[in-house]
Amino acid sequence: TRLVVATRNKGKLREIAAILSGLPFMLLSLDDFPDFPEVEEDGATFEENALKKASMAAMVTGLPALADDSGLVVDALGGKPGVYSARYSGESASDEANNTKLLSELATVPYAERTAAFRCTIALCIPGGERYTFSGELRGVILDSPRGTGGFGYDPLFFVSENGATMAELSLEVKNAVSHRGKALALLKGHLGRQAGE
Ligand code: ITT
Repeated sequence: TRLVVATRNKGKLREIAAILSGLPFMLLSLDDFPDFPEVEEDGATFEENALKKASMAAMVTGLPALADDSGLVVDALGGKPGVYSARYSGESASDEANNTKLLSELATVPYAERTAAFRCTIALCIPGGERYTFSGELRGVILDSPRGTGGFGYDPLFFVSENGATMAELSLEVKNAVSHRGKALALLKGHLGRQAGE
């Protein structure tokens, strides 16, 4: 069976592909559909945006599709950047510019109050049929300078005390074992496994 992973984010795609590699699916990405339209991510929640991206992909391709909507929720910033994580520093934001903006917003916030969570919702949509969502969360602390070169996005600033490391200092395997995305994808895998057993 072919399954479309509807993301333009290479970091996400790498992590999703690693987790789903054991399953009997041939994964396609949006690179296989060059005419795929831009989906406006105007939902108020990760769930809404993930469903919007996955349902559009299922409709356009006629194949089962999954999408990931995720972001960083910082307690001292009232939950920001949240669903705006990818565009925190502006429309053509880079990971580096977003991290700089985050550090400046938190410049006067003491370490004890720099708690945050990564959240991820994976949506699965079957063309003309069912829609499912699976969500995961990982709590951590925002450091005052970046550490590590792995992962993507806010990973170099996100310190996970259980691992004694930032997300960018973890291997892809360890990141997937503990991350918000890994947890959401584990729920998706459970769902797909139950369906295959039916
Ligand atoms: P697609 O919509 O094409 O999937 P996107 O990057 O625009 O790609 P989102 O709107 O879901 O995706 O934004 C997610 C942002 O949240 C992402 O760009 C990062 O800045 C951040 N983020 C999500 N998961 C992350 C992770 O595992 N590590 C670091 N940052 C993450």
